[in-house]
Amino acid sequence: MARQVRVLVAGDDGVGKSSIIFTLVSRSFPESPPPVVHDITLPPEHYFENAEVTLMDSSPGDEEDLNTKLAIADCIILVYSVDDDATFEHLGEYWLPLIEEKNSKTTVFIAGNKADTTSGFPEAEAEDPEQDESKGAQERKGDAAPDHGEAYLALVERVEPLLQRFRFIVDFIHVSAACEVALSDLFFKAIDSVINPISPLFDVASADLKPEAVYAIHRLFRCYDQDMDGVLNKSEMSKIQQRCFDLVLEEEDLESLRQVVVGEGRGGLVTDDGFTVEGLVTLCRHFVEENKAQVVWKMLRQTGFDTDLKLTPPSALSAARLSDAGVVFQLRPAVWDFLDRIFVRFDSNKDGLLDAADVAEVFSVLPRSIRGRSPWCTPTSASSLGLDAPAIDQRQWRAYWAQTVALSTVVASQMLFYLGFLGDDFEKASDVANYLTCVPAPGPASMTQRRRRLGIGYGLDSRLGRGLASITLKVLVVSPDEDAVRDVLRALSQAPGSGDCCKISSSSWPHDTTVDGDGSTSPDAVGYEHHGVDDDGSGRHAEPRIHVVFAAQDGPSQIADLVLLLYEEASDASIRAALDACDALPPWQGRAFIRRPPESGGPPAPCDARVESKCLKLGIPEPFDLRPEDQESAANAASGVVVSVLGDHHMPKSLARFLARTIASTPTWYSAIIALAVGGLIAAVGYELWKKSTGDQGDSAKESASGRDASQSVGKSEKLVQPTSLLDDVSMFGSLPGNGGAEERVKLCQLPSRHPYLLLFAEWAGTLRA
Ligand SMILES: Nc1nc2c(ncn2[C@@H]2O[C@H](COP(=O)(O)OP(=O)(O)OP(=O)(O)O)[C@@H](O)[C@H]2O)c(=O)[nH]1
Ligand SMILES: [Mg+2]
Repeated sequence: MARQVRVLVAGDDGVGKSSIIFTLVSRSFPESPPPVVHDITLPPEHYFENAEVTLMDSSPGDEEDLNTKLAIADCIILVYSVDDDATFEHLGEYWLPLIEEKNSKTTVFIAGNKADTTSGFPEAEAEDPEQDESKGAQERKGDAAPDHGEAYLALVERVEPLLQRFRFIVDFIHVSAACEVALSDLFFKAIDSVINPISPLFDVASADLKPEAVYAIHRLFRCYDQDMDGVLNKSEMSKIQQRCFDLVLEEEDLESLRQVVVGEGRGGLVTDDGFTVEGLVTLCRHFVEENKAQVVWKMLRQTGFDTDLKLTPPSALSAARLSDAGVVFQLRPAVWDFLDRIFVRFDSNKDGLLDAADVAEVFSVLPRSIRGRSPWCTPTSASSLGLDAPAIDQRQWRAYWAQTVALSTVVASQMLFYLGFLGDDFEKASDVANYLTCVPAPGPASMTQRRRRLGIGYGLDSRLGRGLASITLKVLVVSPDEDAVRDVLRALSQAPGSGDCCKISSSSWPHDTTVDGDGSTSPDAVGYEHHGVDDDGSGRHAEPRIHVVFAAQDGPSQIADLVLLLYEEASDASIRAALDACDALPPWQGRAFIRRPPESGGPPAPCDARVESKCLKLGIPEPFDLRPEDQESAANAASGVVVSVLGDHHMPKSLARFLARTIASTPTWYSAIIALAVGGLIAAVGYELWKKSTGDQGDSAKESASGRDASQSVGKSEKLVQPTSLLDDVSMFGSLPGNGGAEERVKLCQLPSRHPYLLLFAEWAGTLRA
C-alpha cells in the first residue's frame, strides 16, 4: 500500500492559508477563498515514492478539528503574514509550543505569506521557483544566506532563535499566494521532508551522520560489494546508479564522485579500484549536507531500509512461508560461495580463523537489537557478543550455517538478507529461492520415494544430492528426559577433533534478544562439516560437502534424517517410552537407540530384551551405550551410531522386509519379480562382501579404494546397494584394538579420536557425485 503523507497548513486567521492551498492546486488566486478548503489528495508522484499526499487546511476557530489535524499531520506548514508582525510573534508564543505538545514526530516549515506586499519583493523572479527565497541546511552550517533583500535578512535574524528552540523546524521561506511565488517549492520541500527526512540520517548538533545511518550505509556497501574486496569498483558503483536511479553511470559522474571524496582530504576513502566503505559514508554525508538526503534514502530504500532506518526482511522470508511440511530447505550453492567469501574477507589476520571480533564484525550490519551477534552465539555474562568465544575455522563457519538452516530456515534466510546477500539476480533478493533450495522432506510420497527413503533421508538421496554444494543431515536426539538429551549434545560438542563441532543458540533468535546469563555450555545443536578431497589430490573440496547437525527435539513434527531414541537402562518407564516413541515413528524414518547404563559402573548390563527384539525386528543396530561421565567415549558412541545407521549396512535386510510387506498387498506376478530382484540384490551384496572379506588385507588406502570400486560396480547393477559397500569401511574402523572381538556395534563405538568417519562421508560424497 502506498504511504500516506498528510500536510497541514496552519497559522493565524487571515494569513492566507486557504489562499495558498487554493492557488497551489488551481493555479489561480481566489478572489474570495472559502474559510476552510476541503482535504485535497494529490495524484501519486514517482519522485515521492508514489506516496498519497493529502493537503489539509485549518482554521484556528475550530479547535477540535485543528487539534485532530495537528496530531495526524506528517508535516505542518506554519503560515504567518509578512505584513502583520503579530502573526509572526504568535508563532513562537503559541503555534510552535502547541505543535510541540500535540505531535512530536512532525516536521514544520515556516512560510511568510503575502511577500508581494513587502518593499523590495523581487517581482521579476516571481515565476522562477529556483530563485525563491529559501534557506536550508547550508544556512545552519553557517553558509552565507543568499541576498534577497532587507526583508529576508531581517527574517533570518528573527527566525534563528526559533530554529534553536524548536528542532523540528526544517526550513523557512517567503511565499506569495497572490503572485503564485514559491508555492510549489514550499510544498515540494514539505513533502520531501517527510519522505526523505534528514533527522534520522544527520545530527544537526554534531554536524555529522548519525551512528545508525552509518551502520545502514555499511550494509548498503555490503549489498553492492558482492565480490567482497572491500572496495566498490566502477561496475559495482554502476549497479548502484542503475538500480537506485535508473541511470547509466558515466565516467565523468564517477570522477566527480571521486573528487567529492578526495576533497575530504583524508586517506583511505578511495583507492585506485574504487570507494571504500568509509568513502561511501563520506559520499553519503556529502549528499545529506548538500540537502540531497533523497539520494541517500533512495539507495537505502533499495536495500530494504524504511524511513526509520529499520531493516525489515521481506515478508516472503517469514515463518509462515517457510514452514511447509513437505519440503526441507538447504542453502543454495551461491550462498555457500558468498559465505566462503565472507570468511576470507573478514579473517582480519589471514590465519584461516575468524576470531570472535572478526565474527562480530561480520554481523556488525545487523539490526541494532542483534548487532554483532551470530545466530549461534551463546552470549555469556562475560560478553553479550560472545567475544570470549574461541576462533573458528572455515569448516566450523560452514557447519554453523548448516546448523542454522537445519534449525531455522527463517533465521538463516533473514540473516543472509541482513548480511547483504543479494544473489545473482537483484530483483529476487526478497525471494526465498534466492537463498534456499528446496528438497522434498523425508517421507513416503510414493512407492519409489518410500524405497529411496528407507533408512536414509533426503540428504543422502543420490538424485537429490546431485547439484547441491552441500547436504545437511539432521539428527534428532529424542528423550522425555531433557537432561539426557543435553548430555548427548554436550558430549558431541566436546568430541575429539572438536574443530568440527559448534553450538547454536536458541532457535527463537533473532526475535527474542533477551539473554540468560547463566553461561550454560549445553548446546541446542551440534554441527559437523565433512567434505572429501578430490581424487586428483589437489586438495580441493569434493562436492557436496556433508553437514551433520545433531539437535534436540523442540517441536512435535520435526523432520529428521535420523532419530536417536535415548533411554535409561535402569528405568523401565524410560525403556517403554523409547519403544513407544519408536513405534510412533513412520516406517521410513531412520532411527537408532542409545541407552544410558546405570550409574554403578562395572561391566555393561545386557541389553533389555524388548529393545533387543525391536532392533532385530527393524533391522537396526542394537542400542549404543552412552556414558555421560566419559565424554570422549560418549561422543564416540553417538558418532558411531550415526555412522552405522546412516551407513546403514542393515539396509538390505530392512529393505527386504519392507518389500515383503509391500508384496503382501500387491498382485502375485509383481511379487515374483520383486522377490527375484531382491534375491539377486542380496546375492550381489553377499558376493561383494565375501569377495572383500577373503581379499587382500592390504593397507587401508588400498582397502578403501577397493571399497570404492565395489560401490561403483554394484551401483551399476542396482543403485540401492550403494550403502552396502560402505559397510566395508565401517568394518575397517571396527577392527580397531581395545574391544576384544566384541560385537560389531561395540567396535563401532571405539572410533579413534581423529574422526575416521570423515572418510566415510568423503566416500559418500564420492558416490553421490558419481
Ligand atoms: N496581498 C496578498 N494577499 C493575500 C495573499 N494570500 C492571501 N491574501 C489575502 O488574505 C486574506 C485572507 O486569506 P485566506 O486565504 O482566507 O486566509 P486564511 O488564513 O485561510 O484565513 P482563515 O480561513 O480565516 O483562517 C484574503 O483577503 C486574501 O485575498 C497574498 O499572497 N498576498
Ligand atoms: Mg481559510
